[in-house]
Amino acid sequence: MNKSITHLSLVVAIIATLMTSSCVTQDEGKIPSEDKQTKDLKIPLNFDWNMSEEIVCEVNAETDATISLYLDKECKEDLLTETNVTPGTNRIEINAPKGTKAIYTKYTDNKNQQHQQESTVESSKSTVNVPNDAVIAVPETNYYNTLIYPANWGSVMFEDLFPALGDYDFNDYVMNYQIYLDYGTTKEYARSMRMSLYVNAIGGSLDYEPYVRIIGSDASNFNFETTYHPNGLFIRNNTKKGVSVDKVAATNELVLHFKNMHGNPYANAASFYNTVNGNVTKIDELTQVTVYLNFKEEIPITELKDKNIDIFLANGNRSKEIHLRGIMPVFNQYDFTQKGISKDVPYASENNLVWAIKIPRTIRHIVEKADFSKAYTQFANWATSGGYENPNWYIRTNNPLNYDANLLIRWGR
Ligand SMILES: [Ca+2]
Repeated sequence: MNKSITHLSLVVAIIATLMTSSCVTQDEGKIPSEDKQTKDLKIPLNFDWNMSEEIVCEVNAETDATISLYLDKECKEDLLTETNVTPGTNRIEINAPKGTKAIYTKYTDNKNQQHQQESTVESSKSTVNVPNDAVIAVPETNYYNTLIYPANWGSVMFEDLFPALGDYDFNDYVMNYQIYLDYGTTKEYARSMRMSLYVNAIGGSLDYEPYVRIIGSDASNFNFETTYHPNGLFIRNNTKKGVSVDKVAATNELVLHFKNMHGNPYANAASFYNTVNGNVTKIDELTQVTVYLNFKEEIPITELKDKNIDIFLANGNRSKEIHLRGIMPVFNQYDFTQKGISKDVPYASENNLVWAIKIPRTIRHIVEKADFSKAYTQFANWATSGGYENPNWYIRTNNPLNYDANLLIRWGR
């Protein structure tokens, strides 16, 4: 008797479980964690929050040819590299968003016809075949013999209350960046670098400023170029106070301090910088800085990859820093004993929340007081799945709708 009751309740339990799971399936379009705030998400502790990967492209060429590799099918927007290849296998390492399924090659043939072809990406590898009628062509872009990442610019977004958890609007400091590497004598080396940066928004009130460190670099190997750009700088829309970039002698590594990157003269008066709709600069009014760096000796490209580009914040007296998850600070000792933070991983909370994210694409940041998971409705699922689900959460789509337009900044007045 007891036995059959146990059986019965087991059956009921199984049916109940099945019903629950089918409900979950049905509700997927509605985003199960809709009511959860970002700060309450349960993130797998080993999730590294990384959104990009290195892909090895083996370019098998039958002849000398000029090729361009793109992320977009039309070969127009998202240029990864433009360069010449030689007969045989040419190895080109690119940086692409995680989940990239294909890359696209453009070349010109000996009848001056352009070709675009798709190469699938599997296990971070792709094979590109360049036929024998391809030719050396006049460079099509201004970036000939250059490796570019992220192809469509990248974004770095900060919460600034570290070590306390923030409110997760991820708009306390928002920057866009792009790196250009000019190939050296081979495609495994670079001879120079350009780094472009602009500040999209500051929704925090602390005195943080942006810095860039190249992890593991040797600062004495870098020269600011002066031939075309005084002090190695090109500045679009300088601020009233004047932008400057200083080399900081903190470690042997190259560390750059970007000063007065906001305060754009076109900005309307507002308590925050570009986080309240209506009170924003326009995107083409933002201050953009490009730093030109020549290398005394060529540097292996493996040492200049995106994971080595540490874009971080430090306050006025450099007593506080905020970095991406897993990166140790520059000016200070990291205190793993602080309340609520991971005992093993710098800049991760005990629940593996982070204070900075790097996205391999431009993204509209969110307005004041909004929650990031509500603005980008696939973000929570991406983070709680350890990055396996919705890897493209930051690319806005209308079908399915994966964002709330009311919570995103509008670049207009
Ligand atoms: Ca915040």
